[in-house]
Amino acid sequence: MTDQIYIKRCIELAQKARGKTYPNPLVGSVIVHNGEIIGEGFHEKAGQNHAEINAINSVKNPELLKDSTIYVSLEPCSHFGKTPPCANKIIEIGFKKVVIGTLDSHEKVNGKGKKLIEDAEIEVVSGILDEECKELNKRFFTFHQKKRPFIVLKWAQSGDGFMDKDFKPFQIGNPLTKQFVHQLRSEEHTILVGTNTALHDNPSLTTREVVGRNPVRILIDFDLKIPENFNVFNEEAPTLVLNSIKNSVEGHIQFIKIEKENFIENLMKTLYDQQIQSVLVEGGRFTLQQFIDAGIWDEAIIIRNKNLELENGTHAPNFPAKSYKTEIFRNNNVKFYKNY
Ligand code: AOF
Ligand code: ZN
Repeated sequence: MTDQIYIKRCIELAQKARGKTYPNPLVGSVIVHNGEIIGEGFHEKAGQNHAEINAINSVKNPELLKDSTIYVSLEPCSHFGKTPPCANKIIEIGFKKVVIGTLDSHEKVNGKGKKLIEDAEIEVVSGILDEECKELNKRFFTFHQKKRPFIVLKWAQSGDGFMDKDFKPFQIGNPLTKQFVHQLRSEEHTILVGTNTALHDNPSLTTREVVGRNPVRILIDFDLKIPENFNVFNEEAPTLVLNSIKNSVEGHIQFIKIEKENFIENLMKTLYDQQIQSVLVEGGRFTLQQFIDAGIWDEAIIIRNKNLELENGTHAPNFPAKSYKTEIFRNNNVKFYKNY
């Protein structure tokens, strides 16, 4: 039980760096001596100290370290990356015990950090709040385990299941849901739309309504139909254009060629090669349906305005919701499904 309390604190600390650690995960660490927290730290930015090192450095009396337990939300690393292995540091200090939230699925670690510490005869406990620790880094884990980005599908629909009225753009949400969508955007690495959505809605796909970073914009535009003066090309964020014509970099816009056949599969490979850890797919219907049909998605967020009847327009995607776990949050217009 106490282990859980300290790992929970590790998660809390880790979250302070949300959005700042890419491509690294969010990690927090706590050092406990005789039931008292004597040090805390988290990983702030790739290239800088890992969480454990920051926690160790924060301890005022280093003499106490060898009689202490170190808690960390992610398995201590065992490899030389931009920084030396945390497992070595833990062994060198000779902690009494190490408590790990979840193992690190990064190829270079993957149980090796834990084993190193155990081989040095330090007691190790792992899997404390395992699910919460995995949730904290769901993008990082999906990227390394499935060799593709974490995919979030998002769309808005009326009570009678339409995405627009008479095939013309129609505001289904309200100012609150707009803010919610911008919040979602700021949490993902990239945001993706198809040609029709970019052409019809002329969105800028930024996070204007909240404080947060703009995701990289990804356009599927095989024939390069979207005009240069459209909002998706403004300078507020970089844009990646997947197309069948050219590979080039033009200022903040990068063009990458992609095959139409087996599109979702090719897309996953291209995005993995580009080191993209997550994608928010914002439409339109055709694009969303391709992900659903391929079974390539991790979360779906459906904004449903129960009181709105549009009677005609584009049908919402054909989504087999019943087979997925359903949660409802924020207000009863927002449905959230998870793919297991
Ligand atoms: C930890 N504690 O706080 C973090 C870990 O290039 P580097 O040296 O920063 O290594 C990055 C990898 O280390 C990253 O992919 C992940 O496997 C692990 N991150 N490990 O023990 C930390 N951020
Ligand atoms: Zn480390």
